[in-house]
Amino acid sequence: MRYRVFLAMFAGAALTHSAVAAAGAKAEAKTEAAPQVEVSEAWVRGAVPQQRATGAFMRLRAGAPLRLVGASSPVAGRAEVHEMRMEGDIMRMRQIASLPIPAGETVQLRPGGYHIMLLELKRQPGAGERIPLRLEFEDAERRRFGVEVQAQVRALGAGP
Ligand SMILES: [Cu+2]
Repeated sequence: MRYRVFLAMFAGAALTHSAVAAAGAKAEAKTEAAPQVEVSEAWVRGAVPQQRATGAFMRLRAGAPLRLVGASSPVAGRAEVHEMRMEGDIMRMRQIASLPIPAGETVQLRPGGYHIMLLELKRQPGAGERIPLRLEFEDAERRRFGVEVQAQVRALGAGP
């Protein structure tokens, strides 16, 4: 029953750039419905040819408490979850082990805040292109699952 409520809630979110995923392929009796996460407005900042890194941004919303623990993309050698924070009067970014996604809250990854850093870029993401991103989540029982999204490349300098 609870599963149906989730489905109804997410059915209205079938916008472009949205992905709804269910995890936990093993459906066991008595366990609750698999966690679901909605990823919307996923985008990647365009890069100049020599640039080795860029950021990916999106909105995340889940029906159960989750943590974003990692990411990967075919265009990047590796990807990290980053936060921005002030150190003195300098804004710096650094890798974090995980980003909590509280149940029912929208967590924004955006320029100047949390983001996914795509490192060791293999090529230049072109404006308008769609870049596959795989997001790794962990639920409250520490079960991991991945969600695949397509992130649209926005021109360098573009902001939300
Ligand atoms: Cu970063």
